[in-house]
Amino acid sequence: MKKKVALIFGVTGQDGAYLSKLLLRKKYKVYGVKRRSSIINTLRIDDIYKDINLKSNFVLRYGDLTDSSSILNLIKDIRPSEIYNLAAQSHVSVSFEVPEYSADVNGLGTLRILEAIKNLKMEKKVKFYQAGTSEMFGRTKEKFQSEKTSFYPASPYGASKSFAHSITINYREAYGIFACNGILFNHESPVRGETFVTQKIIQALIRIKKGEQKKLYLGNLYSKRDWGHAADYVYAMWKMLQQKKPDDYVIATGKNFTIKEFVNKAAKKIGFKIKWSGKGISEKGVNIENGKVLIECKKRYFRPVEVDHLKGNARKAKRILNWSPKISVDDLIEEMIDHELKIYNDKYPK
Ligand code: NAP
Ligand code: F7E
Repeated sequence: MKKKVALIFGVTGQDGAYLSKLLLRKKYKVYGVKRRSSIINTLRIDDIYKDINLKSNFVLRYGDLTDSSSILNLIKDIRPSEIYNLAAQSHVSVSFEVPEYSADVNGLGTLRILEAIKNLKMEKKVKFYQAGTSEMFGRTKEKFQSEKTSFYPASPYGASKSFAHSITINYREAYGIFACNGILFNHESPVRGETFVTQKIIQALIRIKKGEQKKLYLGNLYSKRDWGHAADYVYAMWKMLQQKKPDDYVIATGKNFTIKEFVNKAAKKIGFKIKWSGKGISEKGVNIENGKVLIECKKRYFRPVEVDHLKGNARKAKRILNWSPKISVDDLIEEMIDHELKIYNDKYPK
């Protein structure tokens, strides 16, 4: 049988790393697209090169979603059987600061890949996955969000991903491209970026425990998120492209928690007991054991408009893909803490 060849845009990100390893275990040849940076940005995938069973099928190439010619040349040269578009300016808060760039990469970047597929006449030769997001539901009033829920994005990030979602459906219907949208709810892992709230909380609480940091500053403690594990979610991406027909799927756990609940869960595992007091920007979390303030709120971490409540209904993915999440939020937190503690202990051996 002919070897499957995957091309991953966004290979250096959290999901790019998990997906690469999954596909390499499935014996794919994987080409990953990294962008030029002034410092090495391959930390999450460096371990692939240490694994002699994986490294021979893994190739990195330069490219950028803002550069049509690089996209076209990569697809023309590699002729992949599957393309995963995971590349994005993926930080919601930052998208308010760089809205035009976020729209360019996330929205037009997706269109550039689809156009390249069409112009190379590869509509029937390649399958395409688009990394959509629960942020497209934004300020929805629906208690559970499914594939049928209307989009109401609440950031340049959410709006740019909504365009990417629509254009992916449009190219599927207009040109018959096997193109799928995943609508993935928040998913985390030990290699989650440091400025997303889960990793920020865990890294700060560990540093405070070790005496290296005094306080953790957060924004809105009351938004609710449906958090899963990246390993489960990249498996769903792959499953979507293995179906007979292309379609769009919500991927979620169906459970959600506030940021404050996440802090309490992580703090308990790290060994803190927290007492909360105050309201709004003045709310504080105090270490019961010594009375010191551990957590405070800061205006700069609030967003111009918040997505208050996300909770996904992934019944369609269960029914058609036979997909369900395997890793609970508590196990996720434990894994992230263990990973962080190991890094800390390796850095400062006793
Ligand atoms: P991530 O860690 O932020 O990774 C984003 C990737 O995109 C990185 O490899 C980044 O490269 C690359 N990238 C950024 N701008 C680019 C450009 N102009 N050209 C080429 N590559 C570029 O994101 P993630 O958490 O893995 O998420 C993967 C995808 O799923 C993203 O599209 C994200 O928006 C979407 N998503 C994520 C979640 C989640 O909870 N994680 C949920 C729903 C959807 P550098 O490493 O050089 O920065
Ligand atoms: O924020 C609140 C913040 O930045 C979660 C991306 O992967 O998932 C992610 O987007 C919540 C928000 O993730 C801080 O206001 C409070 O309500 O971890 P986050 P996100 O915005 O949900 C979606 C599905 C994606 O697609 C995105 O790519 O936490 N929050 N205090 C804070 N958030 C951050 N970052 N930092 C704080 O200090």
